[in-house]
Amino acid sequence: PASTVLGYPRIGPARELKHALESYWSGRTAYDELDKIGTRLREDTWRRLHALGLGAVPSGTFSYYDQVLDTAVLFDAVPERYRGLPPEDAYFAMARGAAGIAPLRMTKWFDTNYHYIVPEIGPDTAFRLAGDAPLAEVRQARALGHDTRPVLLGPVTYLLLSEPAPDAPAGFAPLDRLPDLLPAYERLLAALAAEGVAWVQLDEPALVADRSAEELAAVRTAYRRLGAVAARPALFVATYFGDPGEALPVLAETPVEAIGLDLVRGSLPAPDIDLSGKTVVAGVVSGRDVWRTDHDRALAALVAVRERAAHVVVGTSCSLLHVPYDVERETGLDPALRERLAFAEQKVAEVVELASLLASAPDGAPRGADSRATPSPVSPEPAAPCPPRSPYAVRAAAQAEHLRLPTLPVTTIGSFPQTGELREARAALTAGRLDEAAYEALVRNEIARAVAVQERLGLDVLVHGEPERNDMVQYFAEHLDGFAVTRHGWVQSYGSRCTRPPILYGDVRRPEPITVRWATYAQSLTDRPVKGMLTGPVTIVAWSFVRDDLPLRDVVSQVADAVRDEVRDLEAAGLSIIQVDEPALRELLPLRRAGQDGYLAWAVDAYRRATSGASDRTQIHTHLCYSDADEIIAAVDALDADVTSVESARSHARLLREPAVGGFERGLGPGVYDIHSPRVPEVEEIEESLRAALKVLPAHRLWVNPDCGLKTRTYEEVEAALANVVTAARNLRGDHKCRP
Ligand code: THG
Ligand code: ZN
Repeated sequence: PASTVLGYPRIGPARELKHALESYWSGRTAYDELDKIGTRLREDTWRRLHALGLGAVPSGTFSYYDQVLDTAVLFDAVPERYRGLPPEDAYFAMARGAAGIAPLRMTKWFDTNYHYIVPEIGPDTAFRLAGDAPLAEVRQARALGHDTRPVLLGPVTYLLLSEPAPDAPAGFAPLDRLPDLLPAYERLLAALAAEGVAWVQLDEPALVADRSAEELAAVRTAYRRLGAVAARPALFVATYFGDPGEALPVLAETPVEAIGLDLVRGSLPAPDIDLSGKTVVAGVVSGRDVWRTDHDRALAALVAVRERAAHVVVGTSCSLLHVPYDVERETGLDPALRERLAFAEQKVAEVVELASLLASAPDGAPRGADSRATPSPVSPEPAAPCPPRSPYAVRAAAQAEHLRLPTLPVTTIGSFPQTGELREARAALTAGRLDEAAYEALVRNEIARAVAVQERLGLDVLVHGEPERNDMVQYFAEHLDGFAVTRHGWVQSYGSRCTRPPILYGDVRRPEPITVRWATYAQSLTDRPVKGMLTGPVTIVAWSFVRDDLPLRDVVSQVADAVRDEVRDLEAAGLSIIQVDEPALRELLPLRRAGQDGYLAWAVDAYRRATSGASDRTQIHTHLCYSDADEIIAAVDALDADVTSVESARSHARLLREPAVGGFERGLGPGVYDIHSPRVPEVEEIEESLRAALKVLPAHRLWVNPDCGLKTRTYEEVEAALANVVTAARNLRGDHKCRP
C-alpha cells in the first residue's frame, strides 16, 4: 500500500526561508536570491521525502508567505488597491501592507497557531487562472526525477475562509461566487492533466466544522463539476483537523477518487457511508503533536479502513507544517523523552513503516480500531476549589481609589522591541559564552530603557517590556517543571515568524517565582504603576505540544495553579496591576458547536482560577489576539478581568459593531493601531478610532493601547507611534473629564 503526507514544513531546517525573506524585505538582497533559496528548499524537501521512502510526494506545499494568499493570487483575486504594484510587491503588500496600502487581515488557521491571510472577495472579483505556479513546481520536481501530487486549497474552503470585500453589499457571501470560481479550477485541472499529473490534492479542512445545507450543497456542486472535467488528474480531497461528519457522505457521492480522513482527531467513518469505490488516505500519524505513533492502534485503524475502501493509503492526519523538522537535532533533550518524540522527518518514516506493516497485516477484527488516543483514567489529585473575587463594582471602586488613573489611560500590551543584542546575549548565555550576571545586567539595562521611554512619552500604566523573554510561552515553560524546550524545534506561525512550542510532558509545577524580580525592578524605577505580565493557562497549553495521557482540561488546570502562584507573588511584591494574557482562548475553541460551550466553561474556569488569588484593589488585565469577538465575547466577559485589550486594528469597525461590546461591563482597550505593520499611525487616525469606540463605550471604561505586543517593531517605530497615541488620548481627555 501507498504512503503519503499532506504537507511538509517549509521554513527550512535552519529557518533559511525566514532569513531569506527578512533579508529581501529589508532591501539587503534581490528577489532572485529569495527565489534561489525557495527553490532549494522545495528541492530539498522532495529529495528528503523520496529518500525516506515515501510513496507519493506532494508539491505546492511550499509558500513564500501563506498558502491561502497563494490561492488568491493563483486565481487573480487581488483587490484593486494592490494592482498597481509589480507582482512580487503586490504579493507581499497583501500580506504585510506597503506605503499607504493596508494589508489584508490575518487570522488563525482553524485551531492551530498558524495564521493565514484572509482573502477579500466581492461580487465583481474576476476569477481566472493567473500564472502557472502549480505546474512550474511539478516541472521543477520532475527535473529532479520526482512525479509529485500538487496540493491546492479546495474551492469551498478557499471561499469559506475569505471575507466579503469592504464594498460588498450586505448579505453577500464569498461562497456565492463558487460558480464563477470553478471554471478557473477546471482550467487548472486540465492544464495539470496535460502536464501528465496523475493526482491532485484539494485541501478542504473547512468540512470538519458544522456546515449548513447550503454549504454542503456547495461541496456537492464543486466536486461534481470538478469531477466532470473531461481530462483531469485523479482528485484527492483532504479533510483534516476533525471529522467531516455530514460532509463525508456528500463527498462520497461525488466522483472524487480519494478522500482524506484525520483518524487522530476524527473517527472511522460511520458504517452506512459507502467508500467502496474510493481510495481513503488514512491520516493515522498526527501532524499536530510530537508524539510517536502507537503502531498497534494505527494499524488497527488502517485495517478497519481497508475493509471499507477500494484502496487505503497511509497518511498524516494533516500537513506536517505544524511540527518541527527533525528530533535528532535535539541533543539537549533527555534521551528518555526524546525516544518518545517524532518530528516531521520521524513522522514520514512512521508513515512509510506503517504502510509496509499494513501490507502484511491480516484482515479481521481490529483491536481498538478507533485510533484516537484515549486519555488514561488516572487524573492527578482533583484541583481544590478557589474562592471567587468580589463583584466587579466592588473591585472597580477599590482600584479607582488605589490607582488614581486619568480618563482614557494609555498603556501597552506588554512587550517592547526585542533588540538583536538581547537575542544574541541569550544565545551566548545558552552556549556558555556569557555569564548569568552579565546577562542579567543587560536585561536590567533594557528594562530601564523601556521604563524611561514610557515615562518620557507619558504613558499611564507602564510595563517592563519583557526583554528577558524569548517568547511569552516558551519563557514560562523554561521555568516550570513538566515542560521541555527545544533548540531547533521551529514551527511557522505566520510569514517569516516562528515559535518553538515547548513540550509539556509531565505534571506542571512552579518551583520558584518566575517574573517577580524583573517586575519589581521596573516598579522601583517609577512612581507610575507597572503592570506585571503573565501568560494565561489556556495560552501556555495552546502554544505547546501537550501530553495526550490526561484530559486537556486537567493539564490546563495544573498550569492555572502555577500561574496563580505567580499572581500572588507579584501582588505580594507590590505590583498593583497584573496582566494575565489569554490570546489563544479562541484558538482552542472546538471547531464544532457541540463542543464549544463545554470548552469555554472549563477554559474560563482555569483563567478565574489563575487570577482569583488577587485582592480587590489589584487590577487584573487581559489581552486577546484575533478575537472573533462575536463568538467569544461572552466568554471574555466571564473571564472577569478588570480590563481587556483586544487586537482589533485591522477589524476595528467590526469589533465595535458587536452589540456585546456596548454591553461590556468592564474596562476595554480596543487596539487603536495595527502593530503588525511598520507604519506609524497619525494622531488624527488614533483620535478617530477612539471617537468610534466612545460611541459605544462610556469614557470611563475605555483604555487606550496598541492592538498587540511591540516585540516585532523597532524602538524608533514604537516611540513615534506611542507619542501619537498619548497625544490623541490627551486631546480627547479634554472632552471627557467625568469619572464615576
Ligand atoms: N508566541 C507564541 N505563539 C504566538 C505568539 C507568540 N502565536 C500568535 C502570535 N503570537 C503570533 N505572533 C508571533 C509574533 C512574533 C513571533 C512569533 C509569533 C516572533 N518569533 C521570532 C522569530 O520568528 O524570529 C522568534 C522568537 C523566539 O526567539 O522564540 O517574532 O508570541 N508561542
Ligand atoms: Zn495580541
